Amino acid sequence: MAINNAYLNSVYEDLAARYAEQSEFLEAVHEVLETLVPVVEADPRYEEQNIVGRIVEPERVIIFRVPWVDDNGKVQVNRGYRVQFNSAIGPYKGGLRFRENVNLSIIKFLGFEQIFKNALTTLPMGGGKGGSDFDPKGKSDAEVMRFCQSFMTELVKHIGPDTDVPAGDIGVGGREIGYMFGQYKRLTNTWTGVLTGKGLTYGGSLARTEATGFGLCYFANAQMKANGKSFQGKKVIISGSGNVAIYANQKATQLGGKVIAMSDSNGYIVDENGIDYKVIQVIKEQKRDRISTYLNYVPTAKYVQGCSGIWTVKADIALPCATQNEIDEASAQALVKNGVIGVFEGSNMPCTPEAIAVIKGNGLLYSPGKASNAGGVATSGLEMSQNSERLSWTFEEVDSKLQGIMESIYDSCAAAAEKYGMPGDIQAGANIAGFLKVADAMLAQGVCY
Ligand code: NDP
Ligand code: 2IT
Repeated sequence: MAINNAYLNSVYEDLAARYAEQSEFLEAVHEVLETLVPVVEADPRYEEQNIVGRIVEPERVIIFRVPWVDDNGKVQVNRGYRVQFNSAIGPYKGGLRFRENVNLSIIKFLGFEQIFKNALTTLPMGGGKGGSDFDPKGKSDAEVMRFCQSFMTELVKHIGPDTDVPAGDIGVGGREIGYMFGQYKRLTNTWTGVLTGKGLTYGGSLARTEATGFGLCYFANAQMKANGKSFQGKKVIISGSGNVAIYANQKATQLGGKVIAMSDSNGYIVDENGIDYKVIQVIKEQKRDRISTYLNYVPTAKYVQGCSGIWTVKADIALPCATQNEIDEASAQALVKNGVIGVFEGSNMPCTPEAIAVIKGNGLLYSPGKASNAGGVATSGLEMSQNSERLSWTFEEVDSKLQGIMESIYDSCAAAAEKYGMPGDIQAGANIAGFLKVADAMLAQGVCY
């Protein structure tokens, strides 16, 4: 759909023509640009200096071959990516995703979102993202290690603690970060905080594992509080059963909610008695098994094959925590029909544009991932601070900083929405507040920086 401003629309049209095949990237750009209309109308410098035309183009894209040897001695080849999108406010920062469907469009959409998310945290971090079309699922530890070592053997040339600091995302958790960190250290003969999400014995931060899920619930809680609502006594659906989903379950439960449905890419479980996050930890973190095996632990629960039906489960709050475009228009309509009060995004871009229109059009509370899932990268920023000062903070210290950051992100999104004439629109507020910080830094640094 055309954007209601000639400059923004022309930037988008140029991009759509140049990168026609990058559908996820274009979706993410369109979502941001359509909310920036009042911003570029209020300040002509953004158009005069072509800030928007510059911000949608990555500073650097690195694509490389990742050869590795599987357990049968066969030589495999995957593709590796690192998109260094924007360094106006700090070193590139963002996760690595290992999954079969990874391509340049997905990494660019994630890197683009990361620019604004990182700006919202108030910490000095630029935006970047990377990954590979390698999927650790079904591979042995030794295969994952050999892949990670090969991946880092190239990535090492492009990253550094003051240049670019990767972390985890889908398919990249503590195990993968450990193997990559070990290889970086070996190749450079330096010990630095070049990756975040590290293990606690070698420079990781307490509460980083929990941070995205906890942060999501702190954000949702702040938004619900501002609207006279809370988690107390509410039934919650959480899609996914990975890092974000598990700790969203823990915090939503602590805040008085009851999580009744969770999923993986094969299907979903429903347990009206409430899903104990510790059981999911055993299934996913220890056994690396499928969510269907939940029935071995809780035989009274129900398992349904296919993951998209989870949005038809009757509940009050929806926390998508799996992947992009996991809630389409029909799923959003099912949520509305069931009387859900809010959709708070844990994953990146889980709602299609049509789904967002249905959710907002029916008056549900809605928070975009770049605001409500920023707790992960914010705590990565805290890990970088601890590494730099050679100290480690207590769980309580990190958790309380995280909570403060999430509440202040909510406040700054709400304030920006209000200031630009869209009170209550946290989606627009997040884009505007994130954009302004980066855009003003780019203006100050001139064209050739
Ligand atoms: P994990 O790999 O730990 O877990 C991902 C979960 O989502 C798994 O249950 C996986 O199922 C499911 N999933 C993945 N892809 C699909 C798909 N195409 N369809 C259905 N289900 C799918 O990843 P994270 O929990 O770290 O990440 C989840 C989301 O949160 C992502 O969008 C990520 O970008 C975002 N995010 C993560 C942060 C972090 O700190 N980790 C920070 C901010 C956002 P299966 O086991 O079957 O693969
Ligand atoms: O999408 C995200 O914000 C992440 N995957 C976390 C990035 C990070 O650097 O901690």
